[in-house]
Amino acid sequence: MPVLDLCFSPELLPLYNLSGQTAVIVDVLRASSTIVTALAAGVTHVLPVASLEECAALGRVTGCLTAAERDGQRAPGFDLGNSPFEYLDPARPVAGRALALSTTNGTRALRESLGAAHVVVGTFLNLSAVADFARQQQANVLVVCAGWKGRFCLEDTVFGGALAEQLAPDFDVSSSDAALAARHLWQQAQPDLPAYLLQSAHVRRLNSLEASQDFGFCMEVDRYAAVLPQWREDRLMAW
Ligand code: 3SL
Repeated sequence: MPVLDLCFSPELLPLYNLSGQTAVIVDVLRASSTIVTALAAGVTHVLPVASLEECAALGRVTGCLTAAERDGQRAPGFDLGNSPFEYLDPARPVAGRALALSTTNGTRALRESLGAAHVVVGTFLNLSAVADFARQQQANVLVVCAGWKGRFCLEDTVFGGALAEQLAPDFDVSSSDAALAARHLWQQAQPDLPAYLLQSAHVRRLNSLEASQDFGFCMEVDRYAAVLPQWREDRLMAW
């Protein structure tokens, strides 16, 4: 039976062997929610990059849209930031465009997980798409939490627990303490996910940056139940 494990932060990734695994990259607030929303809105593909310079250069050279966030705020000089709502604005349609994206933690977690056999992006918005994909692959799953600057984040771990709960009949979700803990947290959170996660440090950071409406949006389970961003060659595409 395949195993689901969970890595609390990219800092811990050197302790895990990604080869042959399905890596599920999660940054609920907000990079993975933004990526799912952008692809659902018709963005052709997402190029996640580490540095602001690389992001700007991709925009100049290829003509793609650019989006960048640092410390919760849109970096100056880019077309878009890291709020899912920016990709849903009918006044500024994104459909048919490619997107280069650089964020504080989410794009780092993604780039550092590229040694896995399959790399997909997960968040509450597409929980069922991720679970379906994992069941199809029947490979071990590592949930890679983006965290915050190397530290543990409650919301990413709770998502890992939600995925563990969905996969529990078909996967071993209790052979690591990390997966066990995540599942327990999800069971605590499930009756009222937004109320539970309101306690988290990143929600307080977002609220203080007046991005609190993003929080409510990112809590919607399966709003985009069929959208699965998957790494193909050098980019994320909806699958
Ligand atoms: O760190 C990240 O990748 C971001 O998602 C953080 S924020 O939600 O934009 O503050």
